[in-house]
Amino acid sequence: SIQKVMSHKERAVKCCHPLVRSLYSIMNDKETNLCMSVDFTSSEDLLQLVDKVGPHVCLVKTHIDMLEDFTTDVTQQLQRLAHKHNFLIFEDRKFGDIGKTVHTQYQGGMYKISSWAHITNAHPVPGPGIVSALAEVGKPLGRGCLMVAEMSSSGNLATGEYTKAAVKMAETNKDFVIGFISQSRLSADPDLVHMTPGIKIQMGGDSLGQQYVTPKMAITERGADVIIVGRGITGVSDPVGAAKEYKQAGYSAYLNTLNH
Ligand code: S5P
Repeated sequence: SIQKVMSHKERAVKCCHPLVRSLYSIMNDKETNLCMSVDFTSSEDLLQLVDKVGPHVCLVKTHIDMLEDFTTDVTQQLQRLAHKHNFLIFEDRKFGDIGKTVHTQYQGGMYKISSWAHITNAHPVPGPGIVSALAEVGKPLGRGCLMVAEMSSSGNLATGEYTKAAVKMAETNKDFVIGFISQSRLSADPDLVHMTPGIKIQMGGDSLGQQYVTPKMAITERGADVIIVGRGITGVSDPVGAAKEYKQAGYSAYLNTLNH
């Protein structure tokens, strides 16, 4: 069971990181805790869907290196849509190397992730140096990072002491680490956002190890602040209808946590 949660409205004022306050303010205004994961290979498909679903989400999560036709125009358009529909952009890069390497990967290369993604994430496996290196790039830009503290895939190794170390890395670097990718409530600190992937209304999994729980389970039983939904939206014939359904399911579950 989870401790009583602070409302989005309260967090939009009280949380220490400005980016977290922005996120909760969007969630409060748009009444949504839904993050859409758009794992597409075509830029046009990505931008078209983001324009349609944008009104229903607080966050759009990308895997920018999946695009077969990437140009810098895509990230410019994405930023335009983020402004138009009032959502934040989360590049799911899952950095996982030594400080020097991730510094260059975050700042430069073809994607220049730090220049357009409000939020990115990192594996704790290299140790705290990964946070200091990413922070050197991201902090001056007001960016935030999530620690991948737990995973949704079957047999994953992000458990026990590893997860605890990830929580410590977050709690001691709150000027840049804004929360977790997790499957449960890991920290009692309301400043740290818990985002949970592996969500589908029709539970189950896929053939490659993904495991799903429902939006309601993720929020009421596992303490998620934000639900991350990919194929539950992008893989159906009516993605906008599905997005509305996930938004509704996620938000009513959130409202329920306030009443208990
Ligand atoms: O543990 C994790 C962490 C992440 S960020 N499990 C995940 O599935 N993800 C990501 O969430 C994954 O890379 C994918 O982009 C999304 C889930 O997609 P879906 O289609 O299975 O909902």
